Amino acid sequence: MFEKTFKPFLAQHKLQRLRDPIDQCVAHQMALTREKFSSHTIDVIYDYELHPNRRPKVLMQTAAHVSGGAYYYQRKDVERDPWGARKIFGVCVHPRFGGWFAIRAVLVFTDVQAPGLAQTPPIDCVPAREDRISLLENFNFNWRDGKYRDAVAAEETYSAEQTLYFATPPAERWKLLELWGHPIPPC
Ligand code: B12
Repeated sequence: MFEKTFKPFLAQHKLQRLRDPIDQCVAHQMALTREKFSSHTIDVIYDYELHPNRRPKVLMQTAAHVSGGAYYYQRKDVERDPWGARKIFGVCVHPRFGGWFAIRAVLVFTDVQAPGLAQTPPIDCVPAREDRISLLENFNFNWRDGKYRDAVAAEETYSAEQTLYFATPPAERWKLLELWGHPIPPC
């Protein structure tokens, strides 16, 4: 995503100052995807979109799980869980990319009805109870160190540049982009 899509996008497009650069890039990709399926009506919903009551429009992890993309490990997937009254957020793991991804958008083909479509179950790549406990603890209590991303040996991980970019607070990412040769657009 970062090297093959985001960096070329930066080189080829004028960015808007008031919008997150990754969001601009994802929106562009979704527009291209829509063009590919121009005979269909597609609703695109982004991970950051909220209803007026502040609830997310789409629960991306549930969507990833039910579409067969990435297994969503929740507290209820651990028998006799050890966390008592603590709040534990769930996490998706992909069989090839581990936790090295984000789930940015959902496309709903509103004109397609497929009653006979067989559901593809996601691959359960963290089947053992102890491993699920470590995964959920890493995601909840130590997510900054990124260990939860290596719950399965990933085929490919983020590059050093991408890791640095996402570890940088959003307001300071513009400076990083400037350092990499992309001028900061005026406000
Ligand atoms: C709000 C939010 C947060 C909040 C609260 C977290 C939470 N889960 O509530 C905070 C700020 C704490 C947070 C933090 C982080 N977040 Co966050 N966050 C979100 C966001 C925007 C919405 C999540 C939400 O509100 N869930 C509501 C709760 C109630 O949903 P739920 O627990 O899944 O419950 C539902 C399911 O159980 C479902 N359900 C019921 N039964 C069943 C049965 C099955 C089989 C299934 C599948 C579902 C299901 O019904 C329930 C709702 O009724 C999502 C993006 C999105 N739009 O989804 C990202 C998201 C979950 N975050 C993400 C990440 C990576 C993080 C951070 C690591 C920070 C970061 N951005 O790098 C940290 C890690 C957590 C931590 N230790 O703090 C990723 C997770 C990727 C992954 N691999 O799973 C997401 C998906 C963003 C993305 N675009 O990729 N986050």
